[in-house]
Amino acid sequence: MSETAPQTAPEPVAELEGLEADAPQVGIVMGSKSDMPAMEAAERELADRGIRSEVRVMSAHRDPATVADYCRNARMRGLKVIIAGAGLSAALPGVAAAHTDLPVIGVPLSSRLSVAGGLDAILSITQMPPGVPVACVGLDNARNAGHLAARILGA
Ligand code: RP5
Repeated sequence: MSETAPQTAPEPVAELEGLEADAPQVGIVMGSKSDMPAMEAAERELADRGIRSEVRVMSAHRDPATVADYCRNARMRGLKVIIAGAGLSAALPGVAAAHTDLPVIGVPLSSRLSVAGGLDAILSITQMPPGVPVACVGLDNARNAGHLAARILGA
């Protein structure tokens, strides 16, 4: 083992500070790529307000492990709010809230297979058991999720 010290020591604290400054504050997740056109309104609203966000597609049913990992790590990564959009049985917002104590805003989405025009997704998001709250904006109203996230952030 060499006793020679490296010429230039890394500066981990400075590096971390740089990362924090650029870190997204809001995670926008959705159950399918087909949700993207509706969910882009949340991203636009946040961007217009200068709030950094990141967008990910992950299904509570098709990629359950990915959703769990993302939500468990969300706070540690610097996220402050999660916006979750889904249609049909719309489990994603509730599953997100089961894996993080960050505020979760659900966006019920209509789709070609919706029952009662999207009432299925609305009920799936609002009818959470006590102790696992999910906020819910109007059907297909991802823009309001952006507004609500901004209010939660005090921005
Ligand atoms: C939900 O099923 C998704 O959030 C989407 O709204 C709906 C249909 O998904 P795709 O069949 O278009 O992938 O999980």
